[in-house]
Amino acid sequence: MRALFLVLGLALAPAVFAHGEKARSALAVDYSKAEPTPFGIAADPRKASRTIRVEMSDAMRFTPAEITVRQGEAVRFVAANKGKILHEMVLGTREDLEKHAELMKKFPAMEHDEPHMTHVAPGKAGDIGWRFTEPGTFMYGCLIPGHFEAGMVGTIHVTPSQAKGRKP
Ligand SMILES: [Cu+2]
Repeated sequence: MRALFLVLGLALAPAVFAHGEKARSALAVDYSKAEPTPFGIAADPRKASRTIRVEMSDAMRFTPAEITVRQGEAVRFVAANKGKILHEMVLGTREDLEKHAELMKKFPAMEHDEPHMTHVAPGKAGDIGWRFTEPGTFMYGCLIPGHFEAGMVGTIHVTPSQAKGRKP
């Protein structure tokens, strides 16, 4: 809920820069202040054990659209925008993303920027450093109005850490 209130607060603030124009590098995040969420916690991408590249296209698709990580694994996502319009990658639970997408429809110029998301200009790439602390199924989506609804969404399976030694 905290994130939602924050998003609402930002929506009501005067628009200083349009949604997505201000790119934040994941390297600029203060990870000592990261707060846990139901889908994990921001983690320094320099210490990530794995880099996962995700491409975003104007066909409103993420490639890959399905990712599997281990519980406890710190991942650096590099989201490359291969299209000609702005896209973003936002991590969350399905419920979080659906709520957020609704808000984006009401406030299209809404500013939001948190460590679990990256807004990426055409031809550029953005990154997210994240540690998945809970097993389960989570999502990533592009919440630019209309994109999520058009299917710009992907699934992250977090396997329990006991499964660590299992052969793929
Ligand atoms: Cu998009």
